[in-house]
Amino acid sequence: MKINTVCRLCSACCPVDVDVENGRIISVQRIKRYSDEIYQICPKAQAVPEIIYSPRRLTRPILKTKKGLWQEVSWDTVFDFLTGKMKQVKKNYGPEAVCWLRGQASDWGGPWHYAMRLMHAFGSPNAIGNGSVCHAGREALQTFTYGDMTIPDYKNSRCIICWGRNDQDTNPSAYEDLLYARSRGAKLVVIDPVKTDLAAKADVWLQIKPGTDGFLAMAIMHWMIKHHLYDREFIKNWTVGFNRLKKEVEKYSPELVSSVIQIPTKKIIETVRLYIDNRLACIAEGNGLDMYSQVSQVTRALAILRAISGNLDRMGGDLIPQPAKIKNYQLRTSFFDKPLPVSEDYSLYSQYSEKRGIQVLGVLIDAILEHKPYPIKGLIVQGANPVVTMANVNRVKKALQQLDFLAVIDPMMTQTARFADIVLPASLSFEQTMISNHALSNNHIRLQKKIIEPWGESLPDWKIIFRMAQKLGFEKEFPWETVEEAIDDQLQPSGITVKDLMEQSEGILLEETRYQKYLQEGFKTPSRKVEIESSLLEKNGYSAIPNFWENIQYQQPSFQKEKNKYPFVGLSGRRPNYFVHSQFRHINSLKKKEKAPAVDIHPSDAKKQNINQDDWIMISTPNGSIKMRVRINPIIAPGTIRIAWGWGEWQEQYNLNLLTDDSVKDPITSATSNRVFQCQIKKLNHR
Ligand SMILES: Nc1nc2c(c(=O)[nH]1)N[C@H]1C(S)=C(S)[C@@H](COP(=O)(O)OP(=O)(O)OC[C@H]3O[C@@H](n4cnc5c(=O)[nH]c(N)nc54)[C@H](O)[C@@H]3O)O[C@H]1N2
Ligand SMILES: Nc1nc2c(c(=O)[nH]1)N[C@H]1C(S)=C(S)[C@@H](COP(=O)(O)OP(=O)(O)OC[C@H]3O[C@@H](n4cnc5c(=O)[nH]c(N)nc54)[C@H](O)[C@@H]3O)O[C@H]1N2
Ligand code: SF4
Ligand SMILES: [Mo]
Repeated sequence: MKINTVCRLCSACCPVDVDVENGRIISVQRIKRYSDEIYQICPKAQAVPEIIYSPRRLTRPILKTKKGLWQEVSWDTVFDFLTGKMKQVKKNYGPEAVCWLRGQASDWGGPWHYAMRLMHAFGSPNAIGNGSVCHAGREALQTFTYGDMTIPDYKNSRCIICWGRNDQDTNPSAYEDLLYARSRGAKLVVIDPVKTDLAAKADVWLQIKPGTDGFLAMAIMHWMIKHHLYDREFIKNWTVGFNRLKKEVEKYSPELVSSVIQIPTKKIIETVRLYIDNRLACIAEGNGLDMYSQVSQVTRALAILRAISGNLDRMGGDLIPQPAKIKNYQLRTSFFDKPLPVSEDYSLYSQYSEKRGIQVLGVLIDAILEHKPYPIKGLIVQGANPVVTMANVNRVKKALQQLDFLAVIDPMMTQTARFADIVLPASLSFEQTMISNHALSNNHIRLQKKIIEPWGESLPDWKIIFRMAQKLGFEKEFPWETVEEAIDDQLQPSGITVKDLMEQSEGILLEETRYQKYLQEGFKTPSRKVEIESSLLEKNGYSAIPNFWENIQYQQPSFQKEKNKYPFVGLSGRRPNYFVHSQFRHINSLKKKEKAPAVDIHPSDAKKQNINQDDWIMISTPNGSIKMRVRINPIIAPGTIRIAWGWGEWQEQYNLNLLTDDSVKDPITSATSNRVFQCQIKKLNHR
């Protein structure tokens, strides 16, 4: 039987056809939307049966005994244990000492809304998502600038700028749209320190020095303003602060910026010309900008560039989304006074969105270890593997060991789960019905349908949360027996029901795409205009206009002071389309695509260091050391090495985040610079 649903093994959330026989998944294929030439096969989708029926899946809840051994227990025992621990911490330290940490796997959707609701009902404001290193930092700063995070309208675009984004590996549907636009003549600019396969196909590839993107955006605007290549009408009617921008960008001539970003002046100008001459154009920014401690100001510069070029909310440009109307499941209005969340130092960012909740990941470890601003004593981790994915892992491990309790909700036994007192086996994608934020953020809404029964005794995330709520006495806040009831309730303002979504598996279009919505509605900012100069940022003590020369400490790789001893720039590696972060290293068909985790080294550096292909080297920073196999590769610049990431789940000695730093954080979003750091390399005699 073929069933149409949405895959949620990664954040791309692709529509798929699934072959199911006798209640088992036989195969999964992404649905074809264009021609055979454009269609992208997903290796992870091909491996779904191997992932779902992996012997590494947890079939029953497990509890750590006093001797440190794992014991299988019943769900009743688990819920008694967990809620008992939560109540104990509440009694001793207050409800705010219990924190929920959400990773990327729960995809910002239903289960995350339920988790926030549960924590708020319990009395803790501390439900924290990992968005500060993912896309939420960019979303927040775009929101402060023009009220939302734009979506690049690839399909209709005449010029696409992929800025720190690589859809070819990370989002096959978006990549298909990009290829479609290319087939109709769209130009492509890729801004990336690495010559990725996508960069190799571009009309212009800017091999930027990591972390200096803000300077490039300012140089582009300098040139546009100097040569009057901007949208005067739009600026006059729909922006505030253009004159201040004009003055600021004077300091960023392409000639001056060229040496900072290591791109020739003429290439900067060529990029401006492509962007301006091929309208309408869009800027697709990505995670290549996120894990830097200056992500907020860089995002602001890019947002302003979109606005002054006149591409905002125009067909083929950068679209303001038309999200579904849903009920806000947070109960956080009761927290505006006390207790404040542990993220109080980042209060502006903590409240940037009514529905996203707190995404200030960077402060969690400080709260556990240094009780800053107060201690976190109990932690529930859902769909995350922080022992591999958070910066400065040695510090993360130390923190996990100091907790009164750690509960992990995950389908697999992970490196993080090993530190837990209790592990709750979650169902995977295809085993639980949910509505994801991916869907809720757009005008085309789809259901991720459950199509097979959960593995073993695993439970869907929603059910785990609902049962915890019942145990804690929050029946009033969680009156639903099934997830379908909860989804119907949340979607009620949009007038759509689960039944409608079941009947139309290809999804429901809430409304046709509308362009230039600001003409009727204005922008969702204090001035109703695009805030080139942000009053909100200024009021909160931040720079109202992006300024990169004066905040240079945030634009440099970590461990700058020790640069002499750590001369190489280490860049956190690619996200190949066969892995997701720390996941799938144990899935044979996917693992075998790489013989061992590799570090890319430029041929000239390899020669200087007397290093050969497939040698093993030690990579070190002041925080730790890891080992890796050498791949001599001209796709990176000399002096930079690109290090495979996510392998810490496979073996600890390959954990890239042993090297990274968590001490310097983006002043607005708390983003740590997991992406780039000074490091040294040493050849090893053995593996
Ligand atoms: N297969 C797969 N798909 C995924 C994921 C996965 O793990 N695997 N993860 C999902 C998640 S959670 C996310 S957030 C997205 C992210 O997906 P993308 O937004 O595409 O981000 P990345 O692939 O991490 O990085 C994009 C590019 O940024 C470049 N880059 C690095 N540093 C810089 C810099 O300083 N400046 C510029 N301009 N570029 C830089 C990198 O070399 C890389 O090629 O992917 C999602 N999709
Ligand atoms: N150095 C460095 N650090 C990074 C990054 C980087 O590129 N370099 N990327 C950053 C980014 S963008 C992100 S988003 C984070 C990702 O950080 P994490 O969210 O920690 O990433 P994953 O390793 O994908 O862990 C997800 C976990 O969820 C589990 N899981 C899968 N499906 C389900 C489900 O349905 N329910 C539940 N409960 N669990 C499920 C998986 O088994 C896995 O253990 O890492 C960040 N850290
Ligand atoms: S890209 Fe991600 S969501 Fe899409 S089919 Fe592959 S694993 Fe599933
Ligand atoms: Mo992410």
